[in-house]
Formats: sequence, C-alpha cells, structure tokens
Amino acid sequence: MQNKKLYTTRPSMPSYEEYAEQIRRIWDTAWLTNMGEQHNELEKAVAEYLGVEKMSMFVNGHMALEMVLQAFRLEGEVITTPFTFISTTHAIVRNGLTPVFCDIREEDFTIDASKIEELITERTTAIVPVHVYGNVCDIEAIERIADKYGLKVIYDAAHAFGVKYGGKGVGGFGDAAMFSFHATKVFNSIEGGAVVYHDDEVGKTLYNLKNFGIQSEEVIEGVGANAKMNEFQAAMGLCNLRHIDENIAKRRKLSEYYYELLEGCQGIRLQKPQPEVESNYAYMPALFEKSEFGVSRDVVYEQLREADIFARKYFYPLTSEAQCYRGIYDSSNTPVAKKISADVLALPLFADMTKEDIERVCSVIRSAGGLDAK
Ligand code: T4K
Repeated sequence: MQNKKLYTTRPSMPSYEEYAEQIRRIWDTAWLTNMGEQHNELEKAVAEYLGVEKMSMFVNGHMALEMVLQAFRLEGEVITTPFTFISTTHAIVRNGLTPVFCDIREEDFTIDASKIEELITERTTAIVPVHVYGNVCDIEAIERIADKYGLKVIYDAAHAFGVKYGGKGVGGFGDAAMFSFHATKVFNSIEGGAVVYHDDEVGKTLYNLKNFGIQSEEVIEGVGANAKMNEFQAAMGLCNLRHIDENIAKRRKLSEYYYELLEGCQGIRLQKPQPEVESNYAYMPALFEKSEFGVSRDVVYEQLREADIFARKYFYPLTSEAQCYRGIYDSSNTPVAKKISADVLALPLFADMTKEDIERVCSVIRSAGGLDAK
C-alpha cells in the first residue's frame, strides 16, 4: 500500500462551502480588490485578534516587510539574524541596506541580544529581530539597546501570529512588526501579510507604498508600488479567522504528542516552552546531534523522504550563506546559528494531522537513530 504523503505543513482551510458562501459577496458587488469590504473587515478583525490598534494589510508578508523598512527611511546597517527565511535578508538588501548578522541563542534560536551591542557602528540604524518558529525574542533587552543607541526595532513576526508575551500580543512590541498570512502559516489568507505600527505617519507612508501613493482620485501623494490584498485573499482570511483558536488548540495537542514520543531520546533536542509565552505551535523543530544520535540531520531527512515524509531543513542554509550572498558575509561569525542550521529539521506539523501521522514520523526517526536497539 502506498504511504500517505506527509508534508512539513498543510494549509488550514475552511470547508469548500464556507469559502463559497464567503466569496458569493464578491459576485454581488463585483468588487475584487483595492481595499474592498472584505479587506477592510479582515483588517479590523485581525487587528482585534492580535490585540493591536494600528495595522495595515498587504498582498504578502515579504512586501509588508520590504515596505515597512522603507517607511522608516532607514539607511546604512541593520542588525538581524541569518537563521530565518531568505525573505528577511532580501527585504533588508532590497532596501539598499546592509545586513549585519548577529548570532542566535541556542535555546530558542532568536537573536542573541547580548551580542548586539558589539555589532553597532555609526552606520547602524535599526534592528530586525525574527520571532523564529513563533519563539519570542528577548524583547526587553532589545528595547534597552535600541533606546540607548536610538535604533528602530522592526520585528519579523512572520511566524508569530497569535503569540502572546506577558499576556500581550507580540505585534505590540518594537516600532513595528510584520506578520505573514501565507498558506503555510498558522493563519492564512492564501497569501497575505500585515504590518503593525504605532505612528500614524508610518501608517500613511505604508498606505502610499502599497497603493501607488494614491490618496484620492486627483491626489498622488507619494511614490508607491502595488502590494494590496485582494478580496479572495481577504475572504479566505475571514473564514480561517473563525477557526483560528480551534486550529491552534489542535496544533498544541499534536506538539505535545511529539514531545511525548521524542523528548528524552538520546541525541534529539526539542525546543523548550518559553516563560510567559503563549505559543501558536507554528513549527516543530528538532535538532539531531550526530555524535549522540548516531546519524546526521541529513540522514534523518533522507530516511523520512524515503517514507514519504517531507520534513524541511528550516533554516538551512543560513541566509548569509545563500548562493546570492556567498563571499559577501562570513557565517563563521555566527557559530551557534551555523550549528543549529546544520542540525535542525522542521517536522510535519499542521492542524489536520493525526496522532497516527506523528507516530509514523517518530517511528522513522527512532529507526534512523537505532533508538529501539539502544
Ligand atoms: N519572514 C519569515 C521569517 C518567513 O518565514 C517568511 C515566509 C517571510 C518573512 C515572508 O512571508 P511571505 O511573503 O511568504 O508571506 C514557505 C512559505 O512560502 C513562506 O511563506 C515561509 N516563510 C517559509 C518558511 O516557508 P517554501 O519555499 O519552503 O515553500 P514550499 O512551497 O516549499 O512549501 C512548503 C511546504 O508547504 C510544502 O512542502 C507543502 C506545503 N504546502 C505549500 C503550499 C504553498 C502546501 O501544502 N500547500 C501550499 O499551497 O516557503
């Protein structure tokens, strides 16, 4: 019998009927895009869900990040981490800024704030930390440094939809935060993204950037591009938002089952829950330490593939090692990130997975490391 293919993630989707009902209004109004009624409804509903006041939605997370960096009119160097999706680094570079890579913390893979100050120069204007896998950065330490040196803090919160720190939505921290609503995320609008901001001037600039600078029919206030979310995306978002808590609860249960089956296995390290953090269970990263586990991450990856399980090496290579940046940045300056990137595998995790799926994944992993024989 053929195995069911298991991917690292699967989009959460409403029923076909629920989406069909939601998009019926688009036929009634013949309004497909350009800040339509579903767009506006979703923007309001998501801001409320995230517990933030000011939010601007975009066609995708990457454009949201590029445009918020642009909105702050940054120059020079930006301190960030290489342990992230390539989008973070590209957004910095495409704004004409120089990324300066800071190492990450072993325990949660976020930027190591104790190493930021030594990277600050006269050219530094901002910090772009990443709440990677939905893990919350050391927000207080980052804020202290930013205040001391007069730097902007723009969080890449692509993975952190619904995550709370100290009871507060993570979007509320820093000068701005970007969320991704991509199909592969905890919350999706097919593609989509948003920027949470605090300063109305930034909000106005973001609007101009995503809508050609158009303020009204005859007033073109700024030089902008097109990065608007359309009504079909917004309709998917409105449907998915109805089920978000239920989906996060399912992810939580599934994550706990992974812990039950893998925690304490020799050579496998799972991330620890963070204090004061309400997680969204976005990813299930596991580290495979070859000297203890017996085989490398790459061997586990291959054996899973042979069993039709498509785990992903998020995030390998480091963005600083991507082919397009090779020879420009030196990844030996971020040894922790380099090591984690070599050992990590994002195991399948999505709301509609079953416990049997997890048992299948863990059984291949155990057999790869010869755990049952040990
Ligand atoms: N910052 C960070 C830290 C990010 O992680 C991301 C995106 C961004 C910024 C930018 O946000 P967006 O502009 O994307 O909104 C995927 C996602 O496309 C990307 O959104 C995400 N991060 C990244 C971590 O993962 P790929 O290139 O790995 O995607 P792909 O096509 O290989 O899909 C991964 C798996 O998901 C597949 O094996 C199967 C499953 N899948 C995928 C799609 C698209 C489905 O089951 N259905 C689908 O429709 O980047």
